[in-house]
Amino acid sequence: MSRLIVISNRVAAPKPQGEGGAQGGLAVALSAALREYRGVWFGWSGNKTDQFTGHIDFERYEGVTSATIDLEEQDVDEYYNGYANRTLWPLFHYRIDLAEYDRSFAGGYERVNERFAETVKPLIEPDDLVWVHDYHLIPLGAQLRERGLQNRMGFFLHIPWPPSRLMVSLPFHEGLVLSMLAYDVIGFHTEEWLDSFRNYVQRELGGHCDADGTIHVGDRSVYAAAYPIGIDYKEFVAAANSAAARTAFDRLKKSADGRRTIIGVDRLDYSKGLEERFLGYRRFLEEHEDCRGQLFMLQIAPPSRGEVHTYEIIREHLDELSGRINGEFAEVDWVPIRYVNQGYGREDLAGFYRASTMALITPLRDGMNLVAKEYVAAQDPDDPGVLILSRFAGAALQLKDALLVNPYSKEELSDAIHTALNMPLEERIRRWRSMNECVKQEDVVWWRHSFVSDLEKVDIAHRGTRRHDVPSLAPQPIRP
Ligand code: ADQ
Repeated sequence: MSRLIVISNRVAAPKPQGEGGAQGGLAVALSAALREYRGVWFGWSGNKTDQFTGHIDFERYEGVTSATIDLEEQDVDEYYNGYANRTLWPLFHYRIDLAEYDRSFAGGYERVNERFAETVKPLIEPDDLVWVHDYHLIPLGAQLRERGLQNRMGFFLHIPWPPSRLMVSLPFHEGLVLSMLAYDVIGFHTEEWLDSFRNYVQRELGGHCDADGTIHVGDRSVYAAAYPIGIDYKEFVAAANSAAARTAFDRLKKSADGRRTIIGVDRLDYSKGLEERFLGYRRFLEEHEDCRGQLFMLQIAPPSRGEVHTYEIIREHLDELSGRINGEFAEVDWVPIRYVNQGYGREDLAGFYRASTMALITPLRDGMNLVAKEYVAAQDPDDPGVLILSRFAGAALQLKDALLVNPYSKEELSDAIHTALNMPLEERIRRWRSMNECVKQEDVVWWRHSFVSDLEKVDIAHRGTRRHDVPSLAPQPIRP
């Protein structure tokens, strides 16, 4: 069997007990996938260095080798805080109003992708499968091909692909997308993101798409498909049944004192729709005076990307808004919103999910959203809670038995909370069973199998041994 080389911005391979923190969606999913492979996971350590040397730190645990490099401060500013999180993240989440275009960001992004390529290439053996992840590393495949790598190489995008008329607002967008054609397989979470990608290739690059999923641009071909990511279902159900989850369950139930809980768990990010969610809940409290005091919202939202200004602003807004709603509606013995800014372990989260009457998961745009799936997996089959889910999350295309809402509409959110509170047990069970079946079948193992087996099928001989030009994202201005 080939080895799997996973390359992502950050590496979060499994660690001995006590060394791990709360992990993001990508980290959780990939740890599970790599456990079964003799894999290497390469990426940035999260640390800074005065001078980039290409030194790699290796660690081995549970059959996974992690290989990490440190980056210079300027790299982190321009590549990570800059092009990845101030340019691509907002644009790909349809927020061109927040996207910042700066040539130095694009230059830093190219430089770090080159540094990744230089450093990881010697670790790759001829039969290895290479699997690159996410928007931080879009041009890495082309950088590796330029250095002569002929391996099967796949790319998976964990966030949405924006509609073409938004994508064209990115300076040198053609260069970015052309560089993606160096991969053999490109994966998206949903057909919707895939359709937008195909549309872009046809409209902007004059390419054409075969019915079998192959996309052609000039003499280049790449297979593109939708592979909806799942959770590690077995691990999560075990977490939900653990003693620690039971303790967390009891803790929340005890403090709820007979009141019902609406739970939300998200990284603190403007794409997650937290302000709109608070406003929808506020609307519910206004419209249903009789329900006040009978329920509360528990919103868990650990801060992320603190070095990016828009994240400071959203944090301030949420502090202010939750305080305002609490001030407006609280009684001496009841507070409507418990707003918590810390991360929790998987067992604690699973216990909190199970103790909650409903989950309110309402991103304005989300590639998939794993919290929705975790909420389903954690439920008591005999008395499951209700999932209220944004129709703009990738997960909505699979979890059709959730109460699907428009996250921008306060009225829809309010109505959905009311419906969930009053939903009869039989309907809750019927909806939960159908969602749980999907979360169980299409788990992270299924996701990885689907992607990796398509990568293994790539016919290298047919592809030939072409090198790949790397189009620039930040060409120097022409000087007279
Ligand atoms: P994220 O934007 O990070 O992921 P999501 O898919 O919801 O979003 O994953 C979040 C993960 O972090 C979940 O596993 C959750 O349990 C965990 N988490 C969140 N808050 C936590 C807390 N307070 N304590 C502990 N754990 C917490 C990106 C994309 C998503 C896509 C994933 C995977 O934005 O759309 O689903 O990658 O591809």
